[in-house]
Amino acid sequence: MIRVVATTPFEGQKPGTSGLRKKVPVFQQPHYVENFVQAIFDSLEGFAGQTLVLGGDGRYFNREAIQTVLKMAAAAGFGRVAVGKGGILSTPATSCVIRKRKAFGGIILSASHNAGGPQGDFGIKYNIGAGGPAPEHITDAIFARTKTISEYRILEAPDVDIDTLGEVGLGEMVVEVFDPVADYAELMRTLVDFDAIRALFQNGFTMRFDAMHAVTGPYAHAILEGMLGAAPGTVVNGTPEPDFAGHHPDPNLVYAKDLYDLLMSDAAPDLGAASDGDGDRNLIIGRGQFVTPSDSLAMIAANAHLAPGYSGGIAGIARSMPTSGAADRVAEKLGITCYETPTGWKFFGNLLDAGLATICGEESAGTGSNHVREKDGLWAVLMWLNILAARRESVADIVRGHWVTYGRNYYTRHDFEEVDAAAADGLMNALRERLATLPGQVFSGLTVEKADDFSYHDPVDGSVTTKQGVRVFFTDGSRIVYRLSGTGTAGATLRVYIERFEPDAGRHAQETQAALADLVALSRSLPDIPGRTGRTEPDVIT
Ligand code: VG1
Ligand code: CO
Repeated sequence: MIRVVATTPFEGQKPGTSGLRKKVPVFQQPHYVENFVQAIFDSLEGFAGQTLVLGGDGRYFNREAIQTVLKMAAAAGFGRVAVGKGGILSTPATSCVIRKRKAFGGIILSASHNAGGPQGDFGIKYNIGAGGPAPEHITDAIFARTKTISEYRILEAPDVDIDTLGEVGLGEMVVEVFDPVADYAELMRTLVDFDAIRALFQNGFTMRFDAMHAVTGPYAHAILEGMLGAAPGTVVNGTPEPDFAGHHPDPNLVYAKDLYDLLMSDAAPDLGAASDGDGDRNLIIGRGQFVTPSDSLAMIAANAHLAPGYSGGIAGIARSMPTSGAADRVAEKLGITCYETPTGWKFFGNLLDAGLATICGEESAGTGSNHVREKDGLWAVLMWLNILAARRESVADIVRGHWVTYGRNYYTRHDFEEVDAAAADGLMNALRERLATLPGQVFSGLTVEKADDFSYHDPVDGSVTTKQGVRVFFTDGSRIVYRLSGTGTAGATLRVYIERFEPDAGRHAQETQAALADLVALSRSLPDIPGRTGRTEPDVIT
């Protein structure tokens, strides 16, 4: 029986950079999940009898939310929900499955790299039939609906067993529990040279993949150790846990420090890699050589033709605005366009659908291609393995060689987390007010060339997205970018992105923070971060 339940709106159910993210106790309030899921369904048309793909990164509250979505999807009239076994489905695998099954869309339950557990974060994101995150006109409609919602519909039924493969009925709908790894692994096999990578491992190549107790464990076990023959034990922390064993499943140099330390030690394997909570981010570290995400994007693009899925070359590259210009230099050499989009994968969808871009990436450890419509952590690792197998050089040699050819973009991001929201808004507004007066001014020897607030004009659908980050460019080619995070769940996170291009190969061996020290100091004094936020040092440096 379908129950119609009266409800009232919750404040703040606004999807951010990547879906709705809040603390678990917020989601645990009666009606909270139901309101948001109903708002999603109310914003969509034409799904009667169609398939919805459903899964999550296995974090705390995943199973409860899955049951709610299943019963609401049955009440809404979906014909089938395909749910990953155990409620597990990485973000890129969700995108893969939506596309492969020609599903109407999908719901991903994840707060990505944010900590999980009873006091941690949870999230809900809707993906469209093309496989990617809902574009802004849909997320805007969902948010508008959350503000007027007065009832939701849910099937009264016992919980569905999501741990047994196969199909069961739920009201008039079919619930299909499927293997979350199979389709994804099959897709990977068509894109990268599994034979070459298997031979690489056979010849003694060593690797450590840290799944950070999050969703990529089963995928990495099956693909790296199973299909590719990496030594058992290559994958560590490979069992998804609801609280990620108490860690932040964020593959950066702060939260994956053990991996970094190993790769810098005498005991280093040839390659170290990691992925985040929902499997869409990647960290790449060679023996003694960290690869920044911005560089990794450029290097994957420059070498993509070595992988069978891209042997015909790439049509274009797209990067988010704060991502370094390293990819632009590769695009220039290849004679293709490098598109610059706002932060968040949803802006790449149109470019990929239209065939304008093949490879996309973000400075936040996200890299992907037109094989799905999400960033894809394991794909990036497999691309690196393919490149290493084809070139038979070390990561360090490939990185240094790339810099010699293209120059080096020294790059760092400084995050000031849980800043008072009003103070952060005040800082951004004050910067915006000064934009017109900045050009020509000289700060500690650096002359401002231009300054703006980034707007994106989507070349495919003509939509315009404004206020995507304040950019200050200097005459020597350096750049500082300021923006506020759209994924946090407490206060505001101020992200400061700092970059300088160095063409001279004789100056490529500097330590990043030292090479950028003057810009870093200026990045704090220019908007008076200490005065406005009370912070003198960032919480996270990537
Ligand atoms: C951050 C990153 C952005 C990424 C987003 C989602 O957003 O900066 O590049 O697309 O997280 O990634 P923000 O608004 O906090 O800067 V994930 O792996 O959290 O889905
Ligand atoms: Co993620």
